[in-house]
Amino acid sequence: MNESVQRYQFFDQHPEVADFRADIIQGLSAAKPYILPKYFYDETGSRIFEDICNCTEYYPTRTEVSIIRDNIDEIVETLGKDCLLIEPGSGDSYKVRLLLDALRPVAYLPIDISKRYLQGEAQKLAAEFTWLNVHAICADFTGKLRLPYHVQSTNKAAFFPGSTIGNFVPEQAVKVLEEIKMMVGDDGGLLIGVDLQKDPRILSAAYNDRTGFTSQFNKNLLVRINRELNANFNVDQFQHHAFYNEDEYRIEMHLVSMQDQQVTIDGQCLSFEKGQSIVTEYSHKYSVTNFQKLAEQAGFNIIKTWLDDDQLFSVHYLA
Ligand code: AVI
Repeated sequence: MNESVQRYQFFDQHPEVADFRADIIQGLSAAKPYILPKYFYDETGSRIFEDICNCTEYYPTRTEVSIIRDNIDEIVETLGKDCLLIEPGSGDSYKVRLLLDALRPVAYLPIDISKRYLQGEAQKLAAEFTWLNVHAICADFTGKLRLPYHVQSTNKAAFFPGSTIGNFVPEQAVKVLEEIKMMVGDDGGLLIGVDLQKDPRILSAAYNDRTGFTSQFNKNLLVRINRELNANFNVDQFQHHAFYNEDEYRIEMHLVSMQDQQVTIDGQCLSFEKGQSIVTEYSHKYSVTNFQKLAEQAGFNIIKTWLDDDQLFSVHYLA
């Protein structure tokens, strides 16, 4: 057997597959219509998201990468070598590559709901890092998190980059942090990336990029619903609208109906008035102090915080 295959293990915790149709009909029939942001990430959406991450206006990705690169020695010292490194919602495991050589974890455990994607990315990683044990877990990180085997003596460190925590409203965010805390146990820790409050013009530009990637990302939800649920959204008759809500400290993304219109989804007819909007995403922005309070509510202590020079983004180690 090929050596990289031996270092690769796969654990299927059989996450419940969400009911796309039921979620969409329920969300769009609500008094304030919404579509859950997890539905952004079909194959096209994931590809457009990569374009967003590479575009000039979307500062979070490159800023977080530079914070990790600039502080790698201290980060490794804080996490401790030989830890068991766990990444909830690992996706393409792009950012963890920054840590692996320096950290030399005993094993890397990516957790993702998308089985085939997870298997592909995890196997690629095992082939790329020829010394690394990759134990991939197919599970929903927003549900109950459990490790597939019992580890006693090794420190567990979770890695949760990209400010994904900002896509949850604060009460849900505390619950997600609590789950991670239970998973890493009393001696474990969490390295987490969190986007910061800043000049609303910078925030607004990041979600209204000139090339139109974010608009395309948002409208791809309707394209996906048309394709997968036999619907007839006129995508051109909905407008991408993203703005900073200063009272809630969050970017809100909406799709606004440009005329009175009716849409049929899998035989069910829904009406949208001109100007009516569908909420598609919240992206909460924190001050360092407010995020620290949130982490404390979940039972974590703040061990260390790293920022970039312009204080656009933060990376924290919580234990
Ligand atoms: C994945 N998440 C942290 C991104 C964000 O910034 O909230 C998703 C995104 N939406 C539009 N641009 C990027």
